[in-house]
Order: sequence, then structure tokens, then C-alpha cells
Amino acid sequence: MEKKTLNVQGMTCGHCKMAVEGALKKLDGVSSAEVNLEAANVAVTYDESKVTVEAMKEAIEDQGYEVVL
Ligand SMILES: [Cu+2]
Repeated sequence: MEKKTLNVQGMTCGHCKMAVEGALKKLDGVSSAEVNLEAANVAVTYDESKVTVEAMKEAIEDQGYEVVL
């Protein structure tokens, strides 16, 4: 398992937190996703043989938020 923190712009409330966490957890290989609204990031634990950072970035952007790598 790999851990990574992605910086995400545009998250403002609990709904944003749920949207981003939900989108990430739907991806095969992501075992946990925890948004920190104050820090504007999401900590993800994932299996790097199943899911790429690029796929996670796209899942977040599909929800309308910007990922800053
Ligand atoms: Cu929101």
C-alpha cells in the first residue's frame, strides 16, 4: 500500500469532502481517502498496482475540483 497526499483546490464544505472522498473510494485499489478541508488536501491510501495517481486526479477533477500536483 502506498500513501499520498494530493492538494485539491475548490473544496469548501462537507459536501465537497464527501464528493471527493466518494469519488476516490469508488476507484478499484483505493482503500482510504480522507479530506482535510483546512489544509485543502486529501490523504489517499492505495494499491499502486491497481490505481494510478493520474486516475485519482481525473476522478477528483470529474467532481469539479482542481488537483495541484
Ligand atoms: Cu462544498
